[in-house]
Amino acid sequence: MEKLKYIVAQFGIPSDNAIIAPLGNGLINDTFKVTIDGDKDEYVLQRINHHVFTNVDLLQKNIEAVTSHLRTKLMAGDNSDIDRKCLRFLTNPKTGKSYTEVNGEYWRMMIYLKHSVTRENLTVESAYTVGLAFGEFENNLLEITSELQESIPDFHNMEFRLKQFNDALEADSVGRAKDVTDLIEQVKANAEEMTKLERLYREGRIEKRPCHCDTKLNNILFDNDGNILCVIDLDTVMPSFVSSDFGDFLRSAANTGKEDSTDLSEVNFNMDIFRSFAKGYIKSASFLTPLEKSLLPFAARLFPYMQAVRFLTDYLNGDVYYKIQYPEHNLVRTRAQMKLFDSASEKEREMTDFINSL
Ligand code: GN1
Ligand code: MG
Repeated sequence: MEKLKYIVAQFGIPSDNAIIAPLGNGLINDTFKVTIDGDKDEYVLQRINHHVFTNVDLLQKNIEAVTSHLRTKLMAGDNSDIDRKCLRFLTNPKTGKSYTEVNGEYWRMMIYLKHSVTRENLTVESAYTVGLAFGEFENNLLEITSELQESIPDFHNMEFRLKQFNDALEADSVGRAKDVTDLIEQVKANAEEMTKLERLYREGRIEKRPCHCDTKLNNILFDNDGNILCVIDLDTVMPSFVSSDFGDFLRSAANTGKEDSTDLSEVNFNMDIFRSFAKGYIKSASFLTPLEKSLLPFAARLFPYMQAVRFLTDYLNGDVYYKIQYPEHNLVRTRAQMKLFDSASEKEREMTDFINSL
């Protein structure tokens, strides 16, 4: 606690009477809510996982470019309550940077948006507004495409994820490969098809544009009436294939089970959520080319597959990337994502018909 108070003070906030408590359930960074007695503001303090985000300066420059651009847009439009619709980071007054280094750890702090909530469950109706919000988020960032860099190089690159998988398999550093041969076969059997976007990109048929790249429902803040305030967790905002955000959102939101369900019969791809989200997304992502639009059902299959490959890779590597709660956790996650991939694959035709009908 004393350490956390010391870090808060680095941002020029008197922290003697601070109350600091864990917040959220991300798999990568550590997040705390900071409440200061008598202060009208509350804050979010985060330790940046710099093993994942190795270039913290680049990471924060991206985030600053995004938040300042979004704020300017909000101010230019007819908007009230802008401070609840856009994140604001504090700077370390000594360095002028939006993060601070303490004993080899990197920390940042932002204003906590008042009366905001995250939601763990999505209704079919709200999937439409969330689709609108993510499409609008991408649309708003098109103007700063050239300013953004990849905070994690090749983050949503399927060829690269398969290379990491093959490296892990070859090394088999903790001897787990022999127990997961069925999954290894499934990964290999679909690898060719699932690397389609990288090929289309090389052929110059699709491009990269700013994407959020972690479009989970809990990365959206709502007000108490259920209206969307803003999109958060901007670490992975970077140029990517636009179908990234579409596919990754459905990976969690259209899953009728959990990311780590042990009972695979719980895990299925929910077409009602798909339809509602797709309708909203396509409405606001007005920049989509016909080819990009036609790739949306593929993206809904790609992301469960990619996540299965990433979880399995981590399992083979001995759980070095994702936080786990028990030894087989990454394996359980892999099986659940593979089940979701199968379920979404069965519905590809139906998805395509729906997209064509819009
Ligand atoms: C990680 O931020 P968080 O914990 O929601 C991961 C995502 C994965 C997700 C799986 C930087 O996201 O790419 O899809 O876990 N983020 C990073 O739950 O690797
Ligand atoms: Mg995240």
